[in-house]
Amino acid sequence: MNMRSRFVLALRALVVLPLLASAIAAPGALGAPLDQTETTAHVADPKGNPLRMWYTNPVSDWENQALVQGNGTTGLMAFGNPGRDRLHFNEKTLWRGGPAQGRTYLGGNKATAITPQQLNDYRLALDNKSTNVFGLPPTGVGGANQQLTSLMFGNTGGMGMYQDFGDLYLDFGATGITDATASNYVRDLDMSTAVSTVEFDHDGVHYRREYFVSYPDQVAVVRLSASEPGKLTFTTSTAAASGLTTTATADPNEKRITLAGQVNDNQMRAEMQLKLQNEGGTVSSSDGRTLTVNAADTVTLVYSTGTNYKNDYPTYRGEDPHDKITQRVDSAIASGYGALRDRHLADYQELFSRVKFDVGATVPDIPTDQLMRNYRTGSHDLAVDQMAYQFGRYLSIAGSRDGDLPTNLCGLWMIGSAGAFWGADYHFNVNVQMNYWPAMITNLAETQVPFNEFVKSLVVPGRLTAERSAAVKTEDFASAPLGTGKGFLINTQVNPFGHTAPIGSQEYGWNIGGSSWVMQNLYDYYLFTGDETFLRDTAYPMLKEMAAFWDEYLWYSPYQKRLTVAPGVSAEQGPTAVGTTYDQSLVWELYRMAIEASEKLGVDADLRAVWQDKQSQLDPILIGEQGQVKEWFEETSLGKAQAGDLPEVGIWNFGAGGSANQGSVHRHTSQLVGLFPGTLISKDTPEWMDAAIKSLEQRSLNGTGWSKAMKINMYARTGRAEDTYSMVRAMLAGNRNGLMDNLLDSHPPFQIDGNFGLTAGMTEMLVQSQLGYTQFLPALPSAWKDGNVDGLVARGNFVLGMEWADGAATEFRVTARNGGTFVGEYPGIARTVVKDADGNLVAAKANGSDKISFDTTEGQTYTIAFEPVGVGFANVSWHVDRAETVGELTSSAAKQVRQHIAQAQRLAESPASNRAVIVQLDDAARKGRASAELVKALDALAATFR
Ligand code: FUC
Repeated sequence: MNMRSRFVLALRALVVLPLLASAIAAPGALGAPLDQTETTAHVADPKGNPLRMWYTNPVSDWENQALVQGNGTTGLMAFGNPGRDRLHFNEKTLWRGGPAQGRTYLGGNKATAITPQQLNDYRLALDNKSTNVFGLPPTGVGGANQQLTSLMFGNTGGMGMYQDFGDLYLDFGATGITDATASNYVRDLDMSTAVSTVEFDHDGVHYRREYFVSYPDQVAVVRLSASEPGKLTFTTSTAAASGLTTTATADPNEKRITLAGQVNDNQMRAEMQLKLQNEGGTVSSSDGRTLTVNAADTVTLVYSTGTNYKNDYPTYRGEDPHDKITQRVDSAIASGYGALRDRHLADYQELFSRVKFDVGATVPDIPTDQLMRNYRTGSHDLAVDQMAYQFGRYLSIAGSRDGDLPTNLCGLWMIGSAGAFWGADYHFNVNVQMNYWPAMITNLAETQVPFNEFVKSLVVPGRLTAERSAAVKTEDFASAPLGTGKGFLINTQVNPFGHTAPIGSQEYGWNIGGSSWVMQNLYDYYLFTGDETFLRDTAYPMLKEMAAFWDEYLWYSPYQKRLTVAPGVSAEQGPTAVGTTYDQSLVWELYRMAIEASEKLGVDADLRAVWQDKQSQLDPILIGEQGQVKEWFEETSLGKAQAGDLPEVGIWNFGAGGSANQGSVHRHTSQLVGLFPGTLISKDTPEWMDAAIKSLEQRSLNGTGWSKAMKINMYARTGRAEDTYSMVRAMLAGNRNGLMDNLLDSHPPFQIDGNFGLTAGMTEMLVQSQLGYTQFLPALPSAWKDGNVDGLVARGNFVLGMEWADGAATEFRVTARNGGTFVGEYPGIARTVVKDADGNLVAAKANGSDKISFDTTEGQTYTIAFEPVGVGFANVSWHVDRAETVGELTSSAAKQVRQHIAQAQRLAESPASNRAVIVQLDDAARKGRASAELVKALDALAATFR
């Protein structure tokens, strides 16, 4: 809608709404569960549901086609073949590595600690610029800096990897159903319900399969039905993935199959139990391993998975899972399908429906794979934006729930050897942090809890790593209370058995900033929720430990003349170096959080002073010859470096990493971690911001999936909406370097971090709050010119709704979950009217034309309406005309009032004129016998100018 038509509409509204109108929409920030009738709609009808992914073929290439489902513990990927359905199942805690018989396992750490003397000598060697720009001679691209790995690295034994679990097969071969003879095939996943289905016709019968994974009941559920009775005949069998030794036993009386055994590598117990219930027909077992259902009307199958893993240092083992799993499947079957489904929907929808994201898409009437193919060839359907956005939220709920481990590189979905998926481990040099970027901002704080818990559990093993690889020792590291240690290091590759040591190659193994980086996720949990207990008992003690680590570890470089992290790296590229921008920035942010948290808690004033002092000596952001943010102190222009009296050289190991997108367009934009997720570079530091933009331009629109997602978040922080959106499009169209047909992200291989990063980045385009106040629509692209969103969260626990048209805001809504002062920024926001839920005007203070603040009451919703400028003046004019017509105002008085209004309107166009406008309007109000309505309208208009 353009300004003119909005104006006309506003005038029309005045006929029925004679007073200054700023209609207040119902807030609905914490929406009620979705209409459940929708969930039972016939799936073959693609119309009307923008959150339904659907396909007309079964899965043949799982990475590209499988629809993933889960409850944070048990995963399901249904292939949906009519003849023989394959249900792949995973279990979150199933891993190789860690403690095992015959293995001395120490979290990958060196057996003895590096000594302070060794560390010092090494630092001096790196800082010595007499023969080599980076102090030590290169040992070849992709190769290791021998000193780093020999002095500080641990060993890879016991790192292990994620372990695939197995498959359930439902074989309908005996009935003659084959993929070829089935017709009208549709397979789908509805993100609004987290239920997927497969439907097809065969021999005059319509078959339907429904799949979901329930968090409340801790089981996966499959419901088979047919349009005619007695048509369900199939055999259920199981197969375990390689790496496991298991036995399958079927009990036809119990209608149960148990697949139990252990992980070969570490003897971890693993079990999956399937139980079914048939209506009509019979159940038998011909071989004691499989179950055959004969001529049933409907069948409900449930399965559950578990291991004896327990996140308990140093044994990491708990109870055998058998009893727990037996109880889960028994009670699920006893509950019955309807109750299971109702509980699943209530649980899932309460989380998922909190956020609405509508940028104006219509529901496409083509299958999702076709939609994606079209997108890649330039047909940019906004439906893809909306689906991909919500998919990141869907995956957060499906992959990360309280009581289990956080999502790994594959979330919880993977088939085959994890070796092909970087071990599907926890990578702490961007990937796992990215997995949790959308959690807080998209109103899914609960899904971050497992991550908070996990990171906290790494403190003890991480303390040992700090001692062994960085010579910073915590006495009694295993028992020292949280907050009293000297810090914990979490390097790049981490498993659930406290593996925190640096291992592997120089360019990726050493990640001394990893634990400091992840503290940003945890501190954000506090900033978003305001959970002071979490701050006091968990986040702050961890921050304090890390500050203690840096207090001791930071080293004054005589060459750089500043405090530095040495040795350090810039994640996955370049040489080992002193004071990289990546490390310096992460430490700066760590101190920022520690300082701020100690202030909030009113503790440790003496330490705070030390931290402030150290932080001020880091000088993290340095600008290079091309105006770029330098990645290394020695960098001159991109890929080049110079130091001392030595000539300029190419940066060795520049573009390392052995995969796509290297060199100048290297996938890691590590030098910009202060822009995102940090706060170091912002619109308040314009010179650095310009340099960050330059660096982003140098890195290009290319990248692996997650790398594109990272750059979306970074671009959003620059406020450059169109550039940000170009990155979004590059990712949505990226296929194996972005989103595949099933909307999963690919590096390649499939890597789930990009899905989360994408949702976070799209949210950053709509709202940001890292500077201590809420920025509305900071990077709104023209492609999203009309839209509305609801339920996003800003720091301070403000839940936001936003509506805009033609690229301009029309209304914001703020629900203050915790109360407190709300500060919002948007161009011209000072001219809005703020009202509470009862329609009462709220006194808001303006700070310039683009910022307002107002006090809130816990639980209240406030509306910030943009109509008044246009509508207000039109409204007043209407009243003047009316008053003149009915003789309430003489023509000369009306003329005078109009002059004042015109003047006020001119002034209103200049932002700094609020006072003058009020004076003009007051003046107008006093002119000749104005009616009560006119005075009221003028007052209301005046009230919008503070
Ligand atoms: C780091 C990245 C790779 C990949 C891997 C899981 O090594 O540099 O691109 O994301 O993690």
